[in-house]
Amino acid sequence: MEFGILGLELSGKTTLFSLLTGHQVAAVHGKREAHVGVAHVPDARLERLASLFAPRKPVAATVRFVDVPGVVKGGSASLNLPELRTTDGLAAIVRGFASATVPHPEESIDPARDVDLLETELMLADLTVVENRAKRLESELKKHRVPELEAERAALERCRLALEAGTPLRQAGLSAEDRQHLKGFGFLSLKPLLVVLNVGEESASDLPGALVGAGLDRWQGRPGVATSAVCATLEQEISLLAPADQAAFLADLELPDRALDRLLRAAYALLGLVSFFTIGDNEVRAWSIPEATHAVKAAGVVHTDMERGFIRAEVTPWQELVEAGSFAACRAHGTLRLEGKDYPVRDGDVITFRFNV
Ligand SMILES: Nc1nc2c(ncn2[C@@H]2O[C@H](COP(=O)(O)OP(=O)(O)OP(=O)(O)O)[C@@H](O)[C@H]2O)c(=O)[nH]1
Ligand SMILES: [Mg+2]
Repeated sequence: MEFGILGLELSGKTTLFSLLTGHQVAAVHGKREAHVGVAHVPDARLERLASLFAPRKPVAATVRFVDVPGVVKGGSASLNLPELRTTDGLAAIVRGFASATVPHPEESIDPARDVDLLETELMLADLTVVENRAKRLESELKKHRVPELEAERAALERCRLALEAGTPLRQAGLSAEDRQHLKGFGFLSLKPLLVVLNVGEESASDLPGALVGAGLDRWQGRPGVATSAVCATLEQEISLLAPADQAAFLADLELPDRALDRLLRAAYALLGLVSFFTIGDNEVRAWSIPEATHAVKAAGVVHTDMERGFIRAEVTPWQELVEAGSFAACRAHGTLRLEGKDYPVRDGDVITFRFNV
């Protein structure tokens, strides 16, 4: 899974990127390239399973984050970066913190305005892609009338109408067939959007209240949109402490959990992702897939050979395995099931794939 981090200039994108990925990139204002880094998804279930199968090492699922330069009102080069087009979702960082030393490009703190502004830029970037493609498509269709291309033209026309009416593509009611035709364009306003409010330290102890106070609660519940809040500088300092000290600092500041846990949980819910586990020779590993992915496709996430030569999946819910203590005990209790290709994988399943290539 891959997430793009975008926002206006000086909203705290790079600070948040460092917090999530542990990459210490200097927060240099005005740098024009994208940073790419990987976050390891914290999962207490993985730790429990790994201790059961010690000395095998726990290997967490990962999420890639791409941090791009600030979006500028009225046409942004950063929204054309190819790194952003291939992401599965976008995190829009909006600034809620005041600072005498860090200027705001719009010269005032107004998170709701900034989300609207970013959304407009996403739609304008998409409209440019739609118009360019539509032009080329017209001349192709003049040469030969291919039904596939006509369907693409119709889908693009629906996009154009939505965007011109100010509706982001994720709210345009596009059919599964339309989405199939549009897949290759990587439309930004079609991607799930996580709105992240970056608050000042004074609001750190009441993040939900800060979201309401900033008027961002009205974004919650829109199709494909979720909201969350962080105090990026403070939470980055905490993330650098020894794990044992982190809990005490969080409690002290009345923060409900670590920013990493909070944001990844929000991102998983937004994208409808769940985790399953595999027990390898040397490692116990977590993997992320969309909810109800079929067993054969889940096998392909682990290894293409496992998908190609899939025979069956042996599945145990992780709690059953931890309680019983071994696969043999699960088999005896009847909690280890044999499932076929079409089995919809559930959150927390421990799976052994049987395959033959
Ligand atoms: N007070 C305060 N300052 C912050 C917070 N988050 C970021 N900053 C400061 O704001 C400045 C910009 O932070 P960055 O993380 O570089 O912001 P950015 O969005 O990546 O900026 P550009 O990439 O230049 O657009 C830095 O000086 C940060 O220390 C915050 O929560 N509180
Ligand atoms: Mg930056």
